[in-house]
Amino acid sequence: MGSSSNSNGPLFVTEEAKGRGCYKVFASSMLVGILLIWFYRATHHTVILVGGGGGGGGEEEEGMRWARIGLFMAELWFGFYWILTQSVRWNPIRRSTSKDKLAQRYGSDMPGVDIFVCTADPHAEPPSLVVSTVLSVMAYDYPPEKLNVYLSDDGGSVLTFYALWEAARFAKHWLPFCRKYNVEPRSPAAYFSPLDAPQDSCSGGNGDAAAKEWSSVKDLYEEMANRIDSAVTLGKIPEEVKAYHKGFSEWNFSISPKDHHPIVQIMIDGKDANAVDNTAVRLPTLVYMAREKRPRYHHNFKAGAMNALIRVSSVVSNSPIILNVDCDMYSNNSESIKDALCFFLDEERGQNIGYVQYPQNYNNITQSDLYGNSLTVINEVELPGLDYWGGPLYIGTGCFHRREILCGRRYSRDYKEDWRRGAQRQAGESVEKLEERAKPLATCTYELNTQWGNEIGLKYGCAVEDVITGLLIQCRGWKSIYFNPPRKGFLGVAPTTMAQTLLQHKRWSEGNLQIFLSKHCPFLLGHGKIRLGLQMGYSIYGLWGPNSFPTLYYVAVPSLALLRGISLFPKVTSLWFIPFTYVMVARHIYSLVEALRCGCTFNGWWNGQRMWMIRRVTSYLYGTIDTVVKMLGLSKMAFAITTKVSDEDASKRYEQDVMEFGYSSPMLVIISTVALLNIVCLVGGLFRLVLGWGVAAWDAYLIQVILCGMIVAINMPIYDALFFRKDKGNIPPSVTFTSLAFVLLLCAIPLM
Ligand SMILES: *[C@@H]1O[C@H](CO)[C@@H](O)[C@H](O)[C@H]1NC(C)=O
Ligand SMILES: CC(=O)N[C@H]1CO[C@H](CO)[C@@H](O)[C@@H]1O
Repeated sequence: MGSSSNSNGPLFVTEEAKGRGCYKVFASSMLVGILLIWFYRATHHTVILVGGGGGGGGEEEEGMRWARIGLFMAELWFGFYWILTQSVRWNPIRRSTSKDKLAQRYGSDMPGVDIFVCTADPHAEPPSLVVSTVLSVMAYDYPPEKLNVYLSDDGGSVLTFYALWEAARFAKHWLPFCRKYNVEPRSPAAYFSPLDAPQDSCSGGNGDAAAKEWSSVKDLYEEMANRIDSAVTLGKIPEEVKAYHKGFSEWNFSISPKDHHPIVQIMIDGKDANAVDNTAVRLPTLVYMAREKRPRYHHNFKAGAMNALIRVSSVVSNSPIILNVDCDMYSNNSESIKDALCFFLDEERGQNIGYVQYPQNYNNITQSDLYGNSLTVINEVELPGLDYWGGPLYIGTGCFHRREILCGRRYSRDYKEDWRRGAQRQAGESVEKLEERAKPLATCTYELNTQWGNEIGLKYGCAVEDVITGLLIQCRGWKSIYFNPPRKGFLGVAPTTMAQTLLQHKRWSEGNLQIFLSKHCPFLLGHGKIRLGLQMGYSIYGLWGPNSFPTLYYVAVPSLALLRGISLFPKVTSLWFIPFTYVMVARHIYSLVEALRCGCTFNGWWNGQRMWMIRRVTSYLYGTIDTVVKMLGLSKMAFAITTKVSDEDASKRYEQDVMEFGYSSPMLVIISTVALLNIVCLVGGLFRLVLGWGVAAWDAYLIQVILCGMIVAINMPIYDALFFRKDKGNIPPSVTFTSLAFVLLLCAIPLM
């Protein structure tokens, strides 16, 4: 990595993954297989009628021709998409940091850090969860006078404000406790959760006294959480607290989430010498913000909130580094800030680093990862692969930015960051005055006729505002870094029902496709600005959506053809059988090996394959259709937040790995139609094979039988939910009947 001019070496090192040579040989063999398949399809449109599947004659022949052309299209797409995914597998890299060198070199002379936490709805995102996240980032192992934590509340809810006020009081006990016993993780909810029993609590302490302190802090925490939760249940805060903080008076006017004035309340002022915890150590600054909302003005969802935070923080603290986390994503490592600074502050190579992205990990994924939420392969393979080409996407949480790049700065060689920058308080200015100065920055009208949401800040108008913002930053010349330490920096809450998962993926696929089809398409915008590998990497996500059509085709048509007695693949005795089998088998074995190497279980991988299919035929299909509809100007963007609460029965089923379907929805109809169609076709096809066509026919249908059989095998939990389960999470009868009707219809109409 070249020797640093500094005596004690660089602050971070980069390693390339081993064994890439073997992978490249394998990938080349796959490519040959794919080319052979394409060649076969291109030259074998003509008809070879096999078996006497009834009827016959010109009509069937024509049907078969079209079915094959469709398959050819699908295979062209899959091959092309597979090539795209090679970009991120070509040369993954891994980073590691040297925090001790950072301490030696910079000592206490560290830059200020502003931390943004965004929440939107006190009912979908419980305030007790939100403040645990806030407490976890307040408790970073970092000089408190350099830490500033901002909570943006897009619900404008007094419940959230109340929770934050409670958290500010609890922080006086929590922060010293964390320091004294080196507590990890520093989210009280996670630390005290029954799942993480107090194995190592206070191991450094002297027995009794430590245990006492542990339980007294735990009691304080539980009392606080109870007070917050009961306020949320009642929908109002206790009257008496209103006397303790002037901020509560903001809610004297009636406020609705969609219509209210801007609120900025500095809950703890880090510059105030009296803001100390109960061991007389300074506390970090803590600010509550609810930007103005008016029905007449579009609020631009999370991007709008982030931009308001950037402005408000610029008068309060104006730190050179900004970390943003989702409200359900607590810090699991109190040293993450120092890790991130190792990249920015490296004298040799830190210059052009714009942001440092941590992976999105979840703390409530079960071993078997029923809904394929864990993003393991993305985190362990794809993002490190992108890092090689110039850096990962910005994924909207767990990301450290330079403030300057969020304000639109282009990279230039001469740019020198002022790491000492910070907001200057006007002489004798009170907190109230400062708040008044900040409020105009959080109004609806502030951004009118400015570049905010365009050249400055997070970009508006996209369902994945984070990804497009990251792309624009990279196109302005900045590199990004992916940092994935073994002990995870941030842990969030994954969706725990089918509907939530599908909704989340719909938003992701929709947003990414929207970018791909706009003038910000990575191949257009990135051309000449970022490397080709990175352009391809972005497109993997951009083209999630269009995968839906070939997948739908592949899970329906070969099976229907089997039922009808139409052979669509080469015979076993033909040499062309080899590339088809090789590509299909090798692709799946590779994906299994990759998943196992990333630490998934076999079950986890199998469930992941099911979800991969389900997402493609539902979320991605909807995402694609919606994108196109929006591009045609037929509807507007909506941003659905995934709720973080689920009822008790549902949680239990989640822990027992039982799929949660719940209410009827068109997506559910698609899922069960695909499942039913395949089982009907498999049974029907096998019946005819055994009875009618004799042994010779197997030769022509083997691939279809296996394909259909695999689809049936992977859909087992769906059949279970359709016919056998009796709990509330099963598939409703209305869905079953609708799907059956579709299956009958599909079996009746001629193949096109
Ligand atoms: C989170 O932090 C805890 C405590 O330090 C650690 O034991 C655990 O492995 C971390 N979790 C993950 C997923 O890395
Ligand atoms: C909010 C939420 O649904 N959290 C769930 C995460 O998963 C655990 C089980 O692993 C549940 O108990 C939580 O309710």
